[in-house]
Amino acid sequence: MQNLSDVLASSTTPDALKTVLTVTTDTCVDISNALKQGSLAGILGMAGNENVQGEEQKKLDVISNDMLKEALMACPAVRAIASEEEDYIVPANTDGEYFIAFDPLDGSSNIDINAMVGTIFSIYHNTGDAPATEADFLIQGKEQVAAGYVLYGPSTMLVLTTGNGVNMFTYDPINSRFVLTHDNVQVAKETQEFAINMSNQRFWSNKIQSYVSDLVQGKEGPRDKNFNMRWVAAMVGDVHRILCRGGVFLYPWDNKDPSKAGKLRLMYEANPMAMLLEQAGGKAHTHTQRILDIQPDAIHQRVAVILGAANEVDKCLSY
Ligand code: FBP
Ligand code: AFP
Repeated sequence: MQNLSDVLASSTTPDALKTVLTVTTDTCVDISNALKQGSLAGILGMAGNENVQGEEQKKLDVISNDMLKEALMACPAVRAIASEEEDYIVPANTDGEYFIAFDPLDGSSNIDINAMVGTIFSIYHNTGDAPATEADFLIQGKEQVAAGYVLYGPSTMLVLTTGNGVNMFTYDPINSRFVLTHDNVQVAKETQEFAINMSNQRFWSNKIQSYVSDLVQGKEGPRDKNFNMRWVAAMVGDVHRILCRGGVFLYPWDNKDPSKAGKLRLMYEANPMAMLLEQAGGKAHTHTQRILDIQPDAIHQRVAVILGAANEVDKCLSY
């Protein structure tokens, strides 16, 4: 069976990018081990501070952020990092070639209930001869050279694209390696499941209200088939389900806080997931445009997200 290093070795991925990916995924194994200790290591609960977006940080958000930051800053190929848990971008090595944006622990509300969480990452190639600035980091998602996530579930899995399809690897703890378990993943064309936080229904636009209402009516409604609903409260879990068995995920714009274009972060969540979905034959849009075409204007920018099977995303956008 092939493992991650075999797959990278047989690809055209540049050596420096291979190193960045290896450092990232090795650190995710360390995060996975920390998560397994849970209460035993006294690492659950709140850290007692807020991140730049006003969200309370859990101890494990901070621990996993520090682990990734330390490992990537020590990697000569890394020029700068940006993290959901850092106020500003952090310049690393001026000679480095890669920018890495990450959400160190997506789905933090799941930590204390021992449910699915994950690390999401997005990598860009960008050189320069001065320390990197935030402006250097504001690159469209279509320029990503790699994107992926590590899912900490019943098993630890890595889902990765370097622009040539999507591969899934399962971590083998006996031999300390990610083993290729699903190659060239494709999103199922037919959609049976949708994922949306229904408690926000009253805040949605009329169009999203109509679309979801038609899904919920099932066989008795205009869609003439029954849909099931799933919500993991961690985008990484919902996207993983869609890659494994199809469906559509929505975190649409709503009028709960009209100053925000959406809840999810473009650089840490929407862009890497959009690249994975497109590489697997799916689609990822806001209400108005392809996510990968968005020109970011700030590192912590938020966007609306509708992603999943291509036909279903089109159907939703047609409302
Ligand atoms: P399985 O063990 O067959 O997966 O069933 C699980 C379950 O019975 C409950 O644990 C869960 O609450 C329910 O199914 C979910 O079913 P659904 O969301 O499809 O109505
Ligand atoms: P955190 O990593 O801050 O917990 O955010 C996770 C997330 O942004 C995304 O992964 C989920 O889809 C979404 O929040 C769930 O939010 P709600 O269930 O509270 O709407």
